[in-house]
Amino acid sequence: MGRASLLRLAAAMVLTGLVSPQVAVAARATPPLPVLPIPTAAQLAWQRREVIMFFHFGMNTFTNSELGTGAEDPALFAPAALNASQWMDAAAAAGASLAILVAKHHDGFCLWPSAYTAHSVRASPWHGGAGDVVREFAAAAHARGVDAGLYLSPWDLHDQEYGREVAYNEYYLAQLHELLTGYGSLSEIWFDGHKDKNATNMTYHFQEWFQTVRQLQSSSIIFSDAGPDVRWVGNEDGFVGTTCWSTVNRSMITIGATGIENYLNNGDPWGTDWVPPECDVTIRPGWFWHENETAKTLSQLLDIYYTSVGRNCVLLLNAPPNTTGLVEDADIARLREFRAAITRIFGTDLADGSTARASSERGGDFAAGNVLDGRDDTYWAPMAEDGRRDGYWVELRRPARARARPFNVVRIQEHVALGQRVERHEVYVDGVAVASGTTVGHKRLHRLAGPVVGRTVKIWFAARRGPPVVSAVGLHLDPHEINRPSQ
Ligand code: FUL
Repeated sequence: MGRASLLRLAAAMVLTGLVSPQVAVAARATPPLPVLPIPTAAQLAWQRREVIMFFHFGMNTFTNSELGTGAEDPALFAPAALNASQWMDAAAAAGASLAILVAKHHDGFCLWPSAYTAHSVRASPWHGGAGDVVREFAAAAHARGVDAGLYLSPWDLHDQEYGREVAYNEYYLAQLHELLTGYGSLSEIWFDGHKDKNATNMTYHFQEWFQTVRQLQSSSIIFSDAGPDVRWVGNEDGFVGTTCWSTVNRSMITIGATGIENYLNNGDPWGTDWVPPECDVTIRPGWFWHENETAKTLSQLLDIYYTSVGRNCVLLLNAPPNTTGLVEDADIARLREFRAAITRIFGTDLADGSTARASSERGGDFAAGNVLDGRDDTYWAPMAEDGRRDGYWVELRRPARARARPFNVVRIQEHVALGQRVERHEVYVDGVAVASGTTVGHKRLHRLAGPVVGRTVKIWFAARRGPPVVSAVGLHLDPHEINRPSQ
């Protein structure tokens, strides 16, 4: 007799008074086995951030450029009133718990007074050469309760050693060491794989760099095209494909290789490594501030949210400080509108008051009702032997007042701590199909063609390598979405 049958028998015996409840407690339902690979604690915490802030600021800000040449005069770097606390207003407005600063971009100019180059803030007129943007950034973030991260460009147009493999790798690592040891706790380090096609050929010693991060900031997330912790999504437009696996085979990815975009975009259902994607996108057309550019509209930002966070990604959103050293008020206002819209939509769950039942339940701590409790750490898990023929399903029965509570967004979340499993799902309202898709992952948001009312919402799942483990199903009304086409 299987454990599930034993549990049912024990429950029946308790009900009929044949045994005391203590006997049933001894046969408590176990959690399902994880499906490997699974995330580390740091990867899980990173995923739950959902939105991260990015700040591109440096020589390009003052030369009205996106790339630079590396030959810029440090005297050009002269922000009149740089205030990193004000940057944190932008992070707070966006609801971001982590902010990442570009400490050195491709032009090679360092925002901190590195001991290994003369091409830094030390040679600029800002604070008479005594300033340190990285220090101000990290202090402002930590003072505000925002975690700090740094970007250090491998491609360097200024450094004379660039192209000499050992010398440049040593230079890069020495600078990385300065950043990892001088500014307190860092929660993400960003290794950009980009360089121009005709740039000097150069092999980067990524493994040595990554291991140094592990040694000096052991809980930091490491980003690169290929992870090890989080990967590039494959574009810089703020979306991932409708299929998105957090799993890839790291060994198949060469950082910076041409054509990598196509491989990265959807992940790999059979990937052996947990490396979820991060969607980097800028609020303005450029990564750096340019006077004639303006922020994306609220509707564009919400689209980005649905197609990144709503498809199992984390959104890394850039808001560039200007030549004064401040993020534009208009950009901060847009970020505030963006966060207010997310709170308005997802702060109310129109599934409240519903009951849940499922194709099967393990019982105990894994009941179908867990998808309604608003927690990521509780979940519905069906019995392993269920669903082999017809898939698995969970159904919400909404209260009578539901007739007056239309919704147009369906939120589904897998408990990815136990691996990513769902490969196909369908959503039915009172028996009518309203949405379908492939992967779910940490969060999948479906925008419906229009608002629907209905007493039952049923979600059907097909899963790989084990039954689905679902932590949440939510129903929401997005007032911006009314009359938008389905996706
Ligand atoms: C790219 C860079 O080339 C852009 O300038 C920007 O820094 C972006 C985040 O990454 O690869």
